[in-house]
Amino acid sequence: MPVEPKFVPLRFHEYTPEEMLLRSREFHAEMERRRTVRQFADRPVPEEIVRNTIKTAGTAPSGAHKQPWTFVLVGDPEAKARIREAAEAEEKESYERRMPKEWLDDLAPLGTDWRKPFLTTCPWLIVVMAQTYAATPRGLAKHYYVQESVGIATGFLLVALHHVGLATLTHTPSPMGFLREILGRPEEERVFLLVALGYPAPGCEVPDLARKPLERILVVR
Ligand code: IYR
Repeated sequence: MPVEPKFVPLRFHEYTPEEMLLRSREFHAEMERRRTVRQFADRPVPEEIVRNTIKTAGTAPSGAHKQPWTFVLVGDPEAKARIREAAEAEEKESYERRMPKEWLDDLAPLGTDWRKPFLTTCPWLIVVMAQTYAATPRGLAKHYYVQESVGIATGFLLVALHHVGLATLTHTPSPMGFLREILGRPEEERVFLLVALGYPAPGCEVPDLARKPLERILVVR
């Protein structure tokens, strides 16, 4: 049975064009400082801060407003150790056997390998799950544009974590099926990716990479 649409007034905050210009520059400058970090400090991060960033991720738009995401927050050292052990086993296989030379060559400037110490050093891991279907009391119901929706929500999460002053690493252990089992998540959920977060290690360095300039990413028609 279709539900009658119900509308409420939009809460919209309008800025002057001058304020908008300033905000666009300032926000870009803030985001330009974001870097993927691979060396983390083992300093604790208060859980409430991380929970608030997950609330922000949950403000993302989604297909038919189904909000097809689950964020599994992992802080338990034992769970992190299990995840690291399983991830490193898969990654070792990938780096040593599964990944073709071209892929390994493309990763060389990033200095990655199968070792994932951050999985136990970081105070928190967030495993982002995509709900391929909704489990309802009446069975499975459809979700729409799941990859797009969860991708946008993950983007919001990364921005929120950067905004509060935390460093992140998006990690896609491959294959990721083991995570669903370790975390005890239901069949209809698929691991989308894993976000490791915390403070960077003292003296942390990042690869000397440049971002494409606007002219190379923007086409005006
Ligand atoms: N999943 C591996 C490999 C990896 C792949 C890409 I594409 C990257 O940008 C980075 C790493 C790993 O996490 O090391």
